[in-house]
Amino acid sequence: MSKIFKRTSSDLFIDRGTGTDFESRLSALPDYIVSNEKFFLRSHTPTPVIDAEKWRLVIDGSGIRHKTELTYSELNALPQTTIVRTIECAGNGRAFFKDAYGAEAEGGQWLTGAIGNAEWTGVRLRDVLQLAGVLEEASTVMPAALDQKGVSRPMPIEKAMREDTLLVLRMNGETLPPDHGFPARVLASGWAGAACIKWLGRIQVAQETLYSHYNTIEYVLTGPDYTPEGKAPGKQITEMPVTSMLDLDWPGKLRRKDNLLRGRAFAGESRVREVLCQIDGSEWRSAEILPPNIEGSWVRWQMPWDPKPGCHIVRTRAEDERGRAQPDGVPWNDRGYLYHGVIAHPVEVA
Ligand SMILES: Nc1nc2c(c(=O)[nH]1)N[C@H]1C(S)=C(S)[C@@H](COP(=O)(O)O)O[C@H]1N2
Ligand SMILES: [Mo]
Repeated sequence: MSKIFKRTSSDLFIDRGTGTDFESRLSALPDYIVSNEKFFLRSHTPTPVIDAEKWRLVIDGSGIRHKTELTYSELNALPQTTIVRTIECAGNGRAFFKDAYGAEAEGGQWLTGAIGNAEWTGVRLRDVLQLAGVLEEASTVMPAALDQKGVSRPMPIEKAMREDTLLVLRMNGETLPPDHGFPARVLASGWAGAACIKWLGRIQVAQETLYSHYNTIEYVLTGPDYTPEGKAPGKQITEMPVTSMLDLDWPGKLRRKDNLLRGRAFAGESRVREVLCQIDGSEWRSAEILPPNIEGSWVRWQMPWDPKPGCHIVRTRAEDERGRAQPDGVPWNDRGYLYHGVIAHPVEVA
């Protein structure tokens, strides 16, 4: 039996071999918004089936005045906010550690397609925390899921209170699809996808710092260049770094008459300021960034190109408004997160 609901045909997705992890083919995503059908999927468990009638969201812990339970219709009746944001998996690009270090980092060997951009509608997390009487002393907010593993990941209260941190009920105008977290998921804008907990059941609010498997064992940068952080053995992943990619398969296939290189760039909570592009080791040229360009969402970019038939190597490098730029390479981490170094993308021109 399938572990998921959505159709994952090979013209749209690359199967990462677990039955629950599928990266999008960027060559199949021409638009700014990725439809629900084409949105990448990354789940640690099969998709749970949740009855919205019986479902309750529980908010509890030492950081609130009164334990609060909300039904699906109560959550839907609260003021709704709609924003466009990108979700990118912290493991996106993991495959490139192999090229850089000769050894595979542990985990699914994602190329560049564990990323998507959608319009999310839901309730601000801070509104729900305020309903529960959030205290001055609250320091950590930990959303937890109703899936087989009870996936949960804490965030600091400051992130939880931001106006673009949502409890999402709708994706691209439709009821949140089962695989993407129905009945409700978190949107932690600009942070690793792992912070965007799906199939939400509980939100624990605490005065102390909270930990879970997903910020001590997984989603932590460990290796020779990292040191422990609190109870975590390395650096906990929060915001995503600056990255860029081509709207092409691996290797890319272009026809000579296409005359245009297209791609995406993303800068976590920030905005992309510039994308540079280099072909076959020649000079770096600035690509045209297409609107819209808003915080927390990818941008599309393009660059005219009149290629000769054959195989070419294309490199891209993005920089954001804070001056963060993609490095040539990134330090090794054991689980292969956040590979955002410049990559050499082979492109075959027919
Ligand atoms: N409950 C739960 N939430 C989860 C996950 C999960 O396995 N279980 N995966 C996380 C990870 S690692 C990512 S990258 C995103 C992926 O979101 P998507 O499957 O909607 O694309 O969901 C996050 N939320
Ligand atoms: Mo992820």
